[in-house]
Amino acid sequence: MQLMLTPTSPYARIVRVALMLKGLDSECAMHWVDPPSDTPELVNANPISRVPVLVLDDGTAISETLLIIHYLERRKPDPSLLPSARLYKELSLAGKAMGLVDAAFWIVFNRRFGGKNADEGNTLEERRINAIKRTLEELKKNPPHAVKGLPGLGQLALEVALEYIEFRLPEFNAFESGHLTQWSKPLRQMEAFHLTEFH
Ligand SMILES: N[C@@H](CCC(=O)N[C@@H](CS)C(=O)NCC(=O)O)C(=O)O
Repeated sequence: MQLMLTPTSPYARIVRVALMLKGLDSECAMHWVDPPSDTPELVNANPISRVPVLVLDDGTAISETLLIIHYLERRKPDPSLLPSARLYKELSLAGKAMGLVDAAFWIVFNRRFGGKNADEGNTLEERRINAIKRTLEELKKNPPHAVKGLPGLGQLALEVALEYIEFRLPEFNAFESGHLTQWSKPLRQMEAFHLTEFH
C-alpha cells in the first residue's frame, strides 16, 4: 500500500497514526505530495486533489479519511480502533473531532489562499471560528472518555484535531483546559503521535 500525504495535513496524520496503531505501517509506503500544486500522481489517484489517499497494491485508490479508516478496520480488525464495547462513544467523539479538523483546516486554507480579506467580515470564517469555540467549550464541560491502552478512533482524531489547532491556530488555546491537557498526556507519549508531530 501507499499513502499519499503532506506533513501538516491533520487528515493524513489521523490515517498515519491509525496505520501505526494497527501495526500496518510497515506495509505502507509514504508518498509525499503537494495538493495545491496538483502533484500529477495525486490527481491521478484522486481527481479532487486532496490528501490522504491510500493506494492499494492493485491500484485502487481510497480517499476520505474515515473511508480509509473503514478499509483499515476491515483489512486488519485487530487491534480495533472501534471496539464494540465503546463503539458509540468513539463514533460520537470522532464526529466532533472531524468537525474541529474541518473547521480549523478551512480557516487555515482560506487564510492562505482566500486573499487579503479572507478573515475580515467573512461570515463563513466567523461560523467556523464559532464552531471551534463552541466545540472546545463543550469538550471542557463534557470531557472525552479517558485513554486506557490503545486509543479509539474518536480519541485519536480528537488528539490530532487539538494538536492541529494548537499548531496552526494557537489563538484558540485548544489545551487551555487543564483537563484536556491531562487527557491528552498518554496519547502524546505514544510513539505513533510522537513520530508524526506537526512541525
Ligand atoms: N474530507 C477529506 C478532507 C481532506 C482534505 O481537505 N485534505 C487537505 C489537506 S489537510 C487537502 O488536501 N486540501 C487540498 C485542497 O482542498 O485543495 C478527508 O476527510 O480526507
